[in-house]
Amino acid sequence: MKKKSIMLLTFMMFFSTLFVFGCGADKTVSKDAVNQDQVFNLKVGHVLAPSHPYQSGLEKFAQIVDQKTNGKVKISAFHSSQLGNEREMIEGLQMGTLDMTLVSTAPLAGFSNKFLVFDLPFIFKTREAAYATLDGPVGTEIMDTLQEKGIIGLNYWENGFRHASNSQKALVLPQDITGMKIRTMENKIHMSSFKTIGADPTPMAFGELFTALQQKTVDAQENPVPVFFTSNFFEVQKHLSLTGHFYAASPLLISKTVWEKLPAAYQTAIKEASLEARDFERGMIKTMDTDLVEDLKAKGVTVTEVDKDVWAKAMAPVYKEFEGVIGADTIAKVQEK
Ligand code: EAX
Repeated sequence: MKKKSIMLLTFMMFFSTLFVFGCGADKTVSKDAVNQDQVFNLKVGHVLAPSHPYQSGLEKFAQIVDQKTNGKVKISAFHSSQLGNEREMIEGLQMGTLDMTLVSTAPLAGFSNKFLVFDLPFIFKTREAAYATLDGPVGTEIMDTLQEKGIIGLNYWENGFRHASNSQKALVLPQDITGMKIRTMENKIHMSSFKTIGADPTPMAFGELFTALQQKTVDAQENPVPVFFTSNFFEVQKHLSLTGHFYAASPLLISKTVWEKLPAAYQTAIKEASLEARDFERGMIKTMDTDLVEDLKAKGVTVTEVDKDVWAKAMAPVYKEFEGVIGADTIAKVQEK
């Protein structure tokens, strides 16, 4: 067999082996391998105003992720319900039609009723007590119940302690709210808590609230000071009582479908960034919570301090009502902090 054809044969055999094994290797490259050319563009939605810490916190988050991934993961934050109301955005994560969202725990109880415990009235006396539970094993255990719903929970940001406001009079005692139409979030405990003290609760998405207050479809609402200020509620609500009846934690969520497409290195970057940005956002909420009260008074809002123990006692029957659904052990675990 001529030398040339032997060489040609060897040459062909070498490259066919390379082709078989080489290509095979490509297929087995794990998801963890980062394809340097691929850029992931993720959208995160929320319902609050562009001046609210949700937005600045998410912009900080995006910036840190960008740095940690050398610009391979781009996150864009959309405020003011541009990507839907909270329930719609949570459903979007499940369907994989939305990448991420930052929502309060209240609507999440409609997807995993373990979240109900966080919205029991006065369950957290201080934000430090809330952080201790949310950032600990109980918080993780409850967040992980979302995985089977197609959602990955990263951690808990903050909306804050919610206070009742209205357009009619100062609320000092719980019974002062008797007969008042109050907008609540879409949450059974929120509605029952206000029904228990004599109000007439209407569940409504945040995006509809300002107009409903303006047109007096409802007389009252309840939200933390930073929301009240950044959503200009002082224009339509002249009385704010610092009831602090619910503590609203805000989980940062990502679609499981989207999460599983990300290389492990990028998942780690996102987790680390969400912790740093969480602390930044919580810090802003804490500052605004105190600093803005004087600004609200300057805008003509009557701000009333109340005896929280009196309100807690008036709303306490709700614990018995939901003990069966939540579980006395879970309530005890959350309350022990
Ligand atoms: O999570 O709906 C509300 O009142 C909440 O504060 C808002 O959804 C932010």
